[in-house]
Amino acid sequence: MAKESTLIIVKPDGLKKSLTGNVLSRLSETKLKIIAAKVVKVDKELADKHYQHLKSETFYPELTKYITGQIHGENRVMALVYWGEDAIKKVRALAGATNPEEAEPVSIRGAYGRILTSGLFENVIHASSNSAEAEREIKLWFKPDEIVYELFPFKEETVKDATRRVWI
Ligand code: IDP
Ligand code: MG
Repeated sequence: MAKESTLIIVKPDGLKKSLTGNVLSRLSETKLKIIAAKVVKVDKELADKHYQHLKSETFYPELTKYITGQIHGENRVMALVYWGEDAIKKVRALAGATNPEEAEPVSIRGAYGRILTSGLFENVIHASSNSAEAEREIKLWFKPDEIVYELFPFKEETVKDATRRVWI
């Protein structure tokens, strides 16, 4: 198995329960390399793009409320890219099954997840499930300059008269 990259998101319940440190130490057991990390405010547009494959599911409205922080009053998530041998499978194994009640008790989702009364699986972290998904998600959440490795081909663009925020 070649080296590969994967996207991890600590979801709003993870931040609300102060589980980021715990999740990071569990991830460090894998010996994978962390190559990008940031705290992100998730809007509906990003949520829709991230979960585009689930739009027809009955739980979809609750799912977008969850990832945009409307359930936990916490619209921050932590997005991370990990890189290394078999990264996708290793991180999925640490995360555990999607349904926290079916997840191994020692997995992150098994230990800290729960099912909400709405039926939504509140399961602490997202982890890419295959390499095509990982590439799409990493490109959605991170710009080339925010990742320390050149994972995917990129181009340079000169944007004229663009407005951006700079420190005063
Ligand atoms: P994954 O996160 O394990 O890859 P996906 O099928 O991609 O699972 O679903 C994305 C998220 O949607 C899950 O992590 C979970 O929060 C929620 N979810 C998925 N399936 C269900 C379900 O059957 N009932 C309630 N929530 C679900
Ligand atoms: Mg998934």
